[in-house]
Amino acid sequence: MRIDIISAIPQLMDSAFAHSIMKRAKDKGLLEVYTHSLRDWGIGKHQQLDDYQFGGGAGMVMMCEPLANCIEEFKSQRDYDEIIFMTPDGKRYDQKTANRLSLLNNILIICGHYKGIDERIREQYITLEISIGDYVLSGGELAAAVVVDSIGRLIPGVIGDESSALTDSFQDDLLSPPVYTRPSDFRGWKVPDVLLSGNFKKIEEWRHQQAMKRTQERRPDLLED
Ligand code: 6GU
Repeated sequence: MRIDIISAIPQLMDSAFAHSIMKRAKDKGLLEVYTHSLRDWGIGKHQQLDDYQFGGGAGMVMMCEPLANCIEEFKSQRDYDEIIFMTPDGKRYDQKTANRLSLLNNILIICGHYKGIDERIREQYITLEISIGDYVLSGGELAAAVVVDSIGRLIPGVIGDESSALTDSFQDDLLSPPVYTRPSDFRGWKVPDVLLSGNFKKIEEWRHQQAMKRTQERRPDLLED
């Protein structure tokens, strides 16, 4: 999979893709992530990207021309399966969307700043608008990093233990059960006996019960439908 990300501040995402699972995905050649500076398509000697909004009001709006030129250049190089705009008024991101996106070949992500981009760009080019939650970030970059991370770890071969991405919280609309590692007794704080029993069937039952209990207590909304 290839992901291109267009942003006025691409440096904000540098470290997000340089470590751990994202690094492994890149090193294995399973995921290519390229960040691009929208400044390179800016207008005039100041490489301008935004302007005052028509009708008045506080906050600058990202102009059509840099974004249109930039997006058209990328589209001429390859076919994108989705052109995503990161925005607080987009569709709320969830695991189902992550799963779907992880199966695509080419994704283009546009980061705006929070006052947004000229509506005509959204109408002309954007195929999917994503919000990562009901709060406002100063730009789409950190949200884009969240989306790319959630996609990258789902690509087959990226996570060593093939089953572990599928047993995550939310994959089956349940939160994950508690987990423990050695020692089995730390300062008298003990690991539940069942996990040490070696009885795989009992362990699976216990994990399911715990997942249900956790979900009921913390996220009853997940059990509603
Ligand atoms: Cl995608 N962008 C911004 N600026 N704020 C957000 C967001 C995105 N998702 C939640 N808040």
